Amino acid sequence: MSLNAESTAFRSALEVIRAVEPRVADAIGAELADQRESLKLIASENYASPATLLTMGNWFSDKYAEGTVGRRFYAGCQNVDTVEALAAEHARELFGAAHAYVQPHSGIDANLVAFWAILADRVESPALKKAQVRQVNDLTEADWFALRRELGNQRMLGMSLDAGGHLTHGFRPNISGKMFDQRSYGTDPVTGLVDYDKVAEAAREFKPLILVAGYSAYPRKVNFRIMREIADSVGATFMVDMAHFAGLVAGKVFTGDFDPVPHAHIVTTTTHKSLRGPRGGMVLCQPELADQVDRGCPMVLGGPLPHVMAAKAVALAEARRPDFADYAQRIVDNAQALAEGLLRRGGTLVTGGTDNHLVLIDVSGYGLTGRQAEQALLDSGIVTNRNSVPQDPNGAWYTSGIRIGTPALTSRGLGTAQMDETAELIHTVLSQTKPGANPDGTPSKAKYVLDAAVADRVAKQASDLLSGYPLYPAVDLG
Ligand code: DSN
Repeated sequence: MSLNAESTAFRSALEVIRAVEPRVADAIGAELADQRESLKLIASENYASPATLLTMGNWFSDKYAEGTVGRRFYAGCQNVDTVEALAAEHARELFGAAHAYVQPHSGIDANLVAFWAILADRVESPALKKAQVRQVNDLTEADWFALRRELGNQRMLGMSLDAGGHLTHGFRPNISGKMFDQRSYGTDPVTGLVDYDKVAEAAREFKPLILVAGYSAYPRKVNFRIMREIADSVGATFMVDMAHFAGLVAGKVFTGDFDPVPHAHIVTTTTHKSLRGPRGGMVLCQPELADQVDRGCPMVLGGPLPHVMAAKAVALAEARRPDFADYAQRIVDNAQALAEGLLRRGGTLVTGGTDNHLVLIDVSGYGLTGRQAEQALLDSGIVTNRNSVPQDPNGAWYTSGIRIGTPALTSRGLGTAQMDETAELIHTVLSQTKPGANPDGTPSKAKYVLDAAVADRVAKQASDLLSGYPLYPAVDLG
């Protein structure tokens, strides 16, 4: 019997790799087997298509291409120009954006490019102006000193990490919290929702240069029209990091006030979460920021990864197909079914539910820390990650939350009925796990006790559930 194209392609690739370093070929095969076996509920992960994966394994990886399309610091970039231009065109069309920059290697890189573009556009500095127009040799040491002081004194207002914001939105230990004078807005202590009046009040008092919206662990929609009005009222540049929900924007689940692209001056994203592309980042922006954004490499980033830009073009082309909108809607339907299943079984959820792709369980209701819950779930074949909850008493390491998301399981084809079964499995593990103790008898935030028979039974149930929804069904590695 002849093999299909995907199986042939991946088998051949592994054969070639195995001839050089068989342990790498084995690890690649083992990774597929592990992913096929585990109930993946990490909100930021997904499964890229075989076409997207295959696009990354080729000679584009060997090419340097600093600069941008048609303006490179290296010769021979004509084919890189083709794929970079294609990826940017698909991104502009998909999101209705004026400009797209597809080089960032990650979401953090995309945010750094955006920060630099905003600073370069907004900071009123004679020294910066000279530096921008290649008159750097005219600058004195005193000019450089003044420039560093001006750049280092700019203000950013973003969502706090424990309310669901990202590290790069001004979290103090992150570079964003050190390079900017930062303040954070949180969520309402009772509802858990963004309080726009409070954001407006913070913006009025603090007068940030940049107002950041977007999140990694907030289970609700954000009204970007209101956020833009707040930014405008204080003269701030409005930036949205849509890394987590880019797939919901692409699939037109988030429209109108909830689509960041028409409202923000600049939007950053990753390409591998709900958008289901290769690992990487991207920036979309209004025309006035385009020139600065396009200087991302080499001003902020290392050389672009042409093989990944090519894969972005493929994945973005996939996201422009009509069935992607159906996929995006099913992500949200599944998250809501999962939330309802957990609530019905007595779980406590931050904000009481979800209207996006993720659910944040406050596991203190089960008497556990996030660390204990994460490990107990992993023992039972359920892959999640621990996460802070608002005003988390256990800090960012142990945490009190478990973040779960549905993009990956939705890609496998699981639907709302299977989400109820998943909720049952999660609830079984969390309600059967008890906090453990240190050797001296004091309570431990990491140790836990879970009967191995329970963990094994749940792992078997999870595996049975997944067996009806094979991962990469067209890929048979033999
Ligand atoms: N690591 C990503 C996440 O899990 O949300 C964000 O950086």
